[in-house]
Amino acid sequence: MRFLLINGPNLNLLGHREPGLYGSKTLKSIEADLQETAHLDGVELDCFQSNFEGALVDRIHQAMGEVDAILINAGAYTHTSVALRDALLGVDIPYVELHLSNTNSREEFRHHSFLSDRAVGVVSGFGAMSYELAFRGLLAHMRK
Ligand code: CA2
Repeated sequence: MRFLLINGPNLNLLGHREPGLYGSKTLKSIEADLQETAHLDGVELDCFQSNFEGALVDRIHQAMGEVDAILINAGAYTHTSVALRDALLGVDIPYVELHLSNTNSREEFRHHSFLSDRAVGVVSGFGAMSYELAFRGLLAHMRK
């Protein structure tokens, strides 16, 4: 089975800025740890991060026919992007939405997600562990 992890804008700053809010782990180490976990479960995990909405849309399109499921932290685009929603629905690949922070306990504008109503599930608020939990949930869903 092949999964794709997508991270959106500013998540490349993880571990370098705002550790109090988003934790001290870098994105590289989150990706490496998840790739190791995935490997132990017999899953091949590709990772992609971009600060550009169109690049994220292109990567989702590219996943068609080559990826079985998607883990996505779309960052701020979660709350703004109809284009990402359309791309995910367009390729018809099951996905889990995830966030480091609990978006529902933050500003009102973070309470709405353009992705969550069509996601297999949403994991939010567990810091770097959200990635692991989202992977577990998606794998269980794919295996049932
Ligand atoms: O909690 C999450 O994972 C978010 O997706 C993070 C986004 C935010 O816009 C969403 O509402 C919730 C922001 C990512 C910013 O990442 C940074 C990391 C380190 C330093 C500064 C920003």
